[in-house]
Amino acid sequence: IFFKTSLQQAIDKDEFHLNYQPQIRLHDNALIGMEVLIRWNHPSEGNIPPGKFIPFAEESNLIIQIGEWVLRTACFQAKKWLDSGIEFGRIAVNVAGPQIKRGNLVDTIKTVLAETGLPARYLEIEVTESYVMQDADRAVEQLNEIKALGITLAIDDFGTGYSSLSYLKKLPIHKLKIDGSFIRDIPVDTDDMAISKAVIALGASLGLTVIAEGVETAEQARFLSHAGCDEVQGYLYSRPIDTGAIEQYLTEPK
Ligand code: G
Ligand code: G
Ligand code: MN
Ligand code: NA
Repeated sequence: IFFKTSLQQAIDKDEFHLNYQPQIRLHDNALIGMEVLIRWNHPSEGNIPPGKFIPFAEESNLIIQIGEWVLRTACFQAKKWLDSGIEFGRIAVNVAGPQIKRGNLVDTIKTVLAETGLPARYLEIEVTESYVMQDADRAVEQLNEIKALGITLAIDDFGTGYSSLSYLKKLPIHKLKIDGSFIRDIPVDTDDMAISKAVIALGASLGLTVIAEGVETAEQARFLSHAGCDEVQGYLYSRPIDTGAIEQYLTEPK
């Protein structure tokens, strides 16, 4: 109850803001995009991490409103960068299960793109493996429509859910995102190294781009590069940073 009322207030009182985390292509270090991550600055509690409030937002369906706010704010910002000639690749926005199951995600995306004027090719949507598998038929239907708009689709947290490989073949996706839990203990954990390599090979053979998240060390990046991983994201390159800091990152000479 506490969370429900204060989450509603957070929407009304503009207590959310967005951070951005760069995503880098390994073979030439080019910036290919940025993941959009919500932050909540609570008036008395301070910063509440999304891991603490997103689950409540999902249960109460407030995630549908919050998710729409994230999408609109990120697309609006991206259009501003586009108009100023600031290159950012794409913005990758996380989408939660209820947005697919109960919200009308496809219409929301169409509306937001029309309102902000952001061309669809600058938008990527991340859906988690577990959401997709909960209601795979509906997910496939909606993802097909989203893909048809020209949006890039990524499966987030890949490897942590009970993904069915036969569904992976049917899903209209472009990208697999290897969960950070498989990257964290590289090079100490040889099982994680074997899993990461296998996911990279699986992605390659299905014609998918593979991105690894949670990359913190140069050694992890080297391992992933040798294994044929396409893209990386993690503290090694940049933490998630606010709009001012990402603008500085995007405009500084490389
Ligand atoms: O960086 P981090 O603490 O931001 O994120 C923790 C978790 O919260 C991740 O699983 C991430 O996907 C999720 N998350 C962050 N921002 C959003 C968002 O805008 N929407 C949804 N649905 N999840 C988000
Ligand atoms: O949506 P997703 O579950 O993929 O969210 C990514 C989460 O990982 C966010 O909480 C983000 O802040 C966090 N993160 C991003 N880079 C790193 C990293 O290099 N190390 C760790 N431990 N966490 C990271
Ligand atoms: Mn994500
Ligand atoms: Na993840």
